[in-house]
Amino acid sequence: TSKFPIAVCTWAFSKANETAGNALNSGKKALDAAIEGVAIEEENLKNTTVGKGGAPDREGNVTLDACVMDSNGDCGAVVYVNTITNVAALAKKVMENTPHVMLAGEGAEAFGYSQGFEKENLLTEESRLAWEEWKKSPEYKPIINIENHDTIGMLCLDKDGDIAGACTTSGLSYKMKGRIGDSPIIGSGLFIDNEVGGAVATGMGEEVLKTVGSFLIVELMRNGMSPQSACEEAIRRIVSKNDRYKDFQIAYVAMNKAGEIGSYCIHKGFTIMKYQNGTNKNVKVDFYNK
Ligand code: SD4
Repeated sequence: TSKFPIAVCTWAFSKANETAGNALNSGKKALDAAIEGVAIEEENLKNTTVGKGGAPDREGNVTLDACVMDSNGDCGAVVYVNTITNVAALAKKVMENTPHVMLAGEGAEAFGYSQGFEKENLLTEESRLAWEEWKKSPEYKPIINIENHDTIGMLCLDKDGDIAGACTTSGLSYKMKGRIGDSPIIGSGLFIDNEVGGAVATGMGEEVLKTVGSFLIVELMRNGMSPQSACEEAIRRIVSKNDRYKDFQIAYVAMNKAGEIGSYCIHKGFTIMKYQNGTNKNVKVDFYNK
């Protein structure tokens, strides 16, 4: 059996990862497979951290962020999207059909409609009720592992050995209006270099942004580190600064061109899905805070 194709993603998003793996097996390119995979969670109304049904900001607006990057080094991103579910697919359209890398808010939405995306209300009744409940004592404290489902970041290595990825989120629950995290920022939430490999992040986006986590991991791999060691070093950069890491989770997943996978996080509870040779497995990830 050949090593390729491989799909790997954050958290136990089994169906999303299997969808991407099957798409790769049928011969699809890495980026198309990744977008097909993450769309499962964008459309999953029960997932309150990605896509439609995501938790809103403090004022009740659901705003989605996403980015994609392909094996040519091209990328696209959208931020603060309030009316379109499939934001990873929209990010790909930005990459392909505009001269830009990133579109925000109303501009991203208007562009999306012109590309055939439907206008939708992303706030489900469940998410609205949870927000109403939160408002009774509106404390802002990140929850370390949100029921084991969270931002989905996915890396795919296709039959040709090309790597691409996607990262899509509704951001931190009850964030300030206008807040953008790491997930749509190329180099932070996601980075791909087809000569080396790729990396994705999930968790407290502010800390990933400060250390440009995914770019860091890819550069460390370029300089010879394994995906596992590179993820560990990127977490070390965060936890070595101060003790605040005790209150938040961050997890990285990386894959190199040989199809080797690494993952590391701050706190217990993070897992990844790995699809290879037609088998989709949930894998526990080692953590720093023991
Ligand atoms: C963010 N990294 O917006 C995303 C959210 C996430 O766990 O991963 N949630 O900061």
